[in-house]
Amino acid sequence: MSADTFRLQKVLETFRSSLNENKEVYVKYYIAGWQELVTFMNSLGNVFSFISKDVVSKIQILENFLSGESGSHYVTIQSMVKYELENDLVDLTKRGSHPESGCRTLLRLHRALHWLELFLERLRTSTEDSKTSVMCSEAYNESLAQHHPWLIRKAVGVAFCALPGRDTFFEVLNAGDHAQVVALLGESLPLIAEVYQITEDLYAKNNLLELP
Ligand code: 1PZ
Repeated sequence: MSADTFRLQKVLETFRSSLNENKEVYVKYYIAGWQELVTFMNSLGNVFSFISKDVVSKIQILENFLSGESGSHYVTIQSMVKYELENDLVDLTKRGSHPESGCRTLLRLHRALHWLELFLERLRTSTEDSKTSVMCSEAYNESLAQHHPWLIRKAVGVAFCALPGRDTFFEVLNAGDHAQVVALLGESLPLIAEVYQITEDLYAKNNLLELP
């Protein structure tokens, strides 16, 4: 199997590596997890390329910080938040001199991680006649949609209609038969939820949940 083949297992592994014993989240593995998800989206077809392009550009912004001269401050989400806030590197109320801060960029991925959690939980507990498009859009309406303008919500709605059915979806997840996928999802979801919650608490504590 080639390295760029998507496997659900790899997503699980990267998100697992992203948490250290102090419950800090490594940016490197967080974006590696997203890179995996981009591979997955690309394998679903071109309709999703406007979504994966946005994710790729956000991964790139964070990678640039990580490999830049202040890279040591970007090792964990915790150190990034502290560094950017202490040095006034975040536009807090409207976009100005720091339109692409690490904090606001990661917040977009963080919100999308909530969508992923809600969607995968639906997929895990779905039955044969469940529709992926319905699961996707319900999860979307409960999470990301609240942060997206009308035009994007429309485009996303169109993309959802192009989603493959549940059986294909299970296959593309590439983790064995249905039962094995369900088991792996059961294992992955608490991890994803934990990474999400730690980030959510950190952002809430610092009043960063509405960054422009
Ligand atoms: C499996 C099918 C994929 C469904 C994806 C469901 C989520 C739809 C998200 C739609 C994003 C549309 C394009 C870009 C929107 C950007 O404006 C926003 C805000 O960023 P800003 O403009 O402020 O810089 N970007 C986002 O909200 C990030 C969206 C990431 C979506 C990730 C989807 C994860 C897919 C995982 C595959 C299982």
